[in-house]
Amino acid sequence: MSDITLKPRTQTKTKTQRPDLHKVILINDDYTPREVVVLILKAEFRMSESQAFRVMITAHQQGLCVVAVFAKDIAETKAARATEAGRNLGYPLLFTTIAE
Ligand code: TYC
Repeated sequence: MSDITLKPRTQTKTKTQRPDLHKVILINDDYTPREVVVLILKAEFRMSESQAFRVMITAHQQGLCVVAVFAKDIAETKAARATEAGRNLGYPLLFTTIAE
């Protein structure tokens, strides 16, 4: 009987790990002053005055605006911190997240 060497059929597939990206969304409301929204965007998302103003005015006019995109846990932490900053000043400002 001849010796037959069988090759294993298993293949190793390399899957690229992509970060689970989420958008941080700013929601408009009727109570938070525009200057407070701009202040919080600058403080929490390291935006310039003009960037922050553009995001604020887009949310004001359209109802919401995408602020930035981060890995899921970072997006959630930033949205929670920014929402808390508004709440600490007595306003109902809301930041939320959504999967990209
Ligand atoms: N609509 C608010 C006002 O007129 C300002 C505002 C803008 C509030 C954007 C929230 O996400 C917001 N004072």
